[in-house]
Amino acid sequence: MLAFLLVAVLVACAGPGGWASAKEASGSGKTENGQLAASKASAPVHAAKTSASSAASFVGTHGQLSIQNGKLTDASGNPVQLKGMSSHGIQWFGDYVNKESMKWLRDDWGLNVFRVAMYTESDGYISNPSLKNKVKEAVDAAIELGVYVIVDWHILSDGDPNTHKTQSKAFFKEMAQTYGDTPNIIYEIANEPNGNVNWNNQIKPYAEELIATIRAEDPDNPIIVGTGTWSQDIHDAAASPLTDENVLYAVHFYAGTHGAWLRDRIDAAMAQGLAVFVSEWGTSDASGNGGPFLTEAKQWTDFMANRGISWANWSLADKQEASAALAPGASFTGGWTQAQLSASGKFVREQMLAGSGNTGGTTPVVQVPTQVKGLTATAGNAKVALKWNATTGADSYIVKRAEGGGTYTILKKGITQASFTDATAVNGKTYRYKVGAVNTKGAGTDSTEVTAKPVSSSTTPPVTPPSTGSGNLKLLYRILDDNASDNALRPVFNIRNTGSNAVDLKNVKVRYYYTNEGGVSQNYFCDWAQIGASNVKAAFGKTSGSPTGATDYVELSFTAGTIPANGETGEIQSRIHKSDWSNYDETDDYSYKAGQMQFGEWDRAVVYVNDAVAYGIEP
Ligand code: IDC
Repeated sequence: MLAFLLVAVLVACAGPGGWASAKEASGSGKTENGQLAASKASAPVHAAKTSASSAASFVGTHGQLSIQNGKLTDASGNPVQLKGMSSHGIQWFGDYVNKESMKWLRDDWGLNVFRVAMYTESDGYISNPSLKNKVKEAVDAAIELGVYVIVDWHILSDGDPNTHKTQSKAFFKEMAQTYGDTPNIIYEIANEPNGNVNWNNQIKPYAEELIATIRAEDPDNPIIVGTGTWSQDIHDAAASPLTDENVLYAVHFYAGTHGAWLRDRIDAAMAQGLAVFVSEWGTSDASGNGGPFLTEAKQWTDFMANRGISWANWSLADKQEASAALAPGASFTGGWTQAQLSASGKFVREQMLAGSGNTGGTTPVVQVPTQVKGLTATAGNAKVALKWNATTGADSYIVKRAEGGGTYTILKKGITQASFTDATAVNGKTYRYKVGAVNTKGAGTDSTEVTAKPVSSSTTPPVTPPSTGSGNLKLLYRILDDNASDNALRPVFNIRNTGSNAVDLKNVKVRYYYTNEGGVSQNYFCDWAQIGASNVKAAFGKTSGSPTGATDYVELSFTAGTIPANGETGEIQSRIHKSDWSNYDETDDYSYKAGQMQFGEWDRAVVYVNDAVAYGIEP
């Protein structure tokens, strides 16, 4: 029996996971085959730099940026406030970074700066240097669209920017060589230094070296430098600023966590002449989830508007976390209706449009919605539950139904969710369903059809859990990263049913036992699961008796699904972080198996059915 104490309950989960530049920026001298022809020895002066985009674009109007009297200033000498979106980590949500989505953000949201967040660790650039191509795609798009673009070296678990300094210098050298002649680019050389680092000993020396590297290629485009404690220690930078003229200092805030004290700190730093850029902020708490705290966020956006502080919001993603701007399933290429924005996304769009001179949604031509995809039908007792993907351009949906081999009739119109339950279905009859999306322009192509046959509960084949310890279930386990001392636990599970009865996942739990050193609160993310990441929930608990290496556990449970007889759940990719992003020591964790990069049976994590051990050995 489970005899443990549930300490905290946290809900999971997440969604997923170019074209050649047509630019010919004046002075950049990029030849057809992409080679840099012009030598930087003749680096153009400010006034010579113009955007390749049309003169009417934002960059076309404002041109080369510089810092004057502690303020971000345009080529005509007027202060300018940039407002825009940050991508999420492009290793996970890079699909949302493309010219179409950025164009939509420019035209419908009033965006004038886009931040492309390239993580260094966590499957980022250090292990996957090809992410650089996504950065280039974003910069090329920004140039074509006439908006500014922040290239963000997204350190996070690597709290010390010097950890990957060699790679950072090579990366920014290439970026500056390639794009330094356009006025569009802004370099952000260290997202959030954190942990045991401070301004004077680690951050400033790193910044000086990086600035020298960039300035050898690009004499003047702005450089944003992160500050200590996740870019909150702006006062340390104010006390000892860098000598380069065109540097801005990052402050990051999350409305549910950071309040007036951090605003006061910004005011004090600005009074000392420091140029501040809020290159990342969220409406959630600092975990990226919780809230959104829109009242607090509005205090912040008003504060920034009053001072002309530029900002980029975290993040352009459809992840199920409060800070993500898009609703799950939103299209990768823009065209988002209000229904496809999260509460945060709607708020941030309003804040971006405010004062931008853009009323939003004027430029795009309304197209009929795209075809509805991903329709599924689940039969119940006298009902059928339908679900589909949110569809680009949809104002509402129409569900059509046919009985047996009959013709379709409209069952329900005006549905504004991507789901509908047909409660008029009769047990024993087979139905076919199709769903179409409509908007003011017309109707899109219907989905492909699905069928379902509702049956009465008493005739539903029983879903029998195995008896205690019957051995019908087995747990397969692997790890997603082999680093036992980083800030993430990344176990992947697959539950196999070797029995001849299906098992209802609602009765199943999986516990992974480990040690949460430091005891701070934690967050669980299901990055991907074949059974649907949103069906995976997690709770954290303390093991009774505090066994060594297993004082804590995370317990997964499931809101839907079955494991078929002789079947499997498929992969359940899990990720656990501490709220302060500090590291775990996994080496002595009870349920951790070093080197287990492939699935194998693993009885040190435990499967429960109806709260009794069904597989595995408890600590
Ligand atoms: C968060 C993401 C979350 C992801 C996590 C770890 O929102 O989905 O799982 O990173 O990679 C920051 C960081 C930023 C964080 C964000 C919210 O710059 O990467 O994103 N945050 O926690 N600093 C403060 C908050």
